[in-house]
Amino acid sequence: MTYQDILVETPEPHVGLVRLNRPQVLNALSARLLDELARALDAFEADPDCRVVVLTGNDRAFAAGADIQEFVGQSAVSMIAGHRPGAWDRIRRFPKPLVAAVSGYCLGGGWELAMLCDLVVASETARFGQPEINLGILPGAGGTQRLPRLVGKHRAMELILTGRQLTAQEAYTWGVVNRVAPAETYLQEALALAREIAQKAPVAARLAKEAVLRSMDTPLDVGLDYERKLSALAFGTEDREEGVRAFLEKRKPTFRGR
Ligand code: CO8
Repeated sequence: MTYQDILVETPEPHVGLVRLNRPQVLNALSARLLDELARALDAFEADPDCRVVVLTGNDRAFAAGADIQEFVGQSAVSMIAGHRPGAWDRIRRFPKPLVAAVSGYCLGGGWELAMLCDLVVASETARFGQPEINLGILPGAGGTQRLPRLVGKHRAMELILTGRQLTAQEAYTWGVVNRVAPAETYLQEALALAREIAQKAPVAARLAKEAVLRSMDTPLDVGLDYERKLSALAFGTEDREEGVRAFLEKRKPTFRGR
């Protein structure tokens, strides 16, 4: 598969890496970039060897938001009919663990993309914000829904209504990044985290992601029932047999994703 706005690699066994690659516009999320990202994730989803994917940009920007050039001439009708929600939806449904490695600007749709990821490793240089209010619009790819769930109503309101940017350290304190790393090593740290997850049982990891995401929009009793069913499903895997056997035999398990 060939791409123009992203770079796709498999830097190590079981770990995929997607780099957003429009450096001249700080990785602004054009419709083509989003479509390519969705296609790359579809391919990683279909690849049984891939267990975890890391999504990154470059040192200056993870992504500075939607491509503002594409806003020119748009209307409410064209925005509703446009392809973008389709790509966002496909990215949202990627079932394997997705780790964001964020450096520099992570703004607007860029932060909304990072919020779709399951874990976020930030460089000390990372800056997170929802500046849409400065353009006369509001977040449109999940910011008004996911941010309050992550940081609470008042903090989300402040960021969305003022457009203020959070430093990496503030983002860590507010719980929207897992760890902050030096600018030189953030990608290596994200890959190390991905490697650690890739050594776990892939089917269980996928079911665990599904269960945790379900907790965001489900009443507790419904979520608990759902969790019990997914947990029971994991009992039917060869990896569960291997995991339990390895524990009893006091050795490291070898998971196969079956
Ligand atoms: N879109 C297009 N081009 C961009 C974008 C962008 N989001 N951000 C930066 N660029 C371009 C600049 O125009 C500039 O291009 P050129 O060299 O041709 O002039 C180049 O990237 C470098 O940018 P700057 O010169 O501005 O770099 P600075 O270091 O001075 O500033 C900033 C960096 C602060 C990040 C600044 O570029 C900026 O404010 N960018 C816009 C940030 C923004 O407003 N993002 C939100 C966009 S709206 C959005 O994301 C809504 C998503 C909703 C999705 C809806 C789906 C239905």
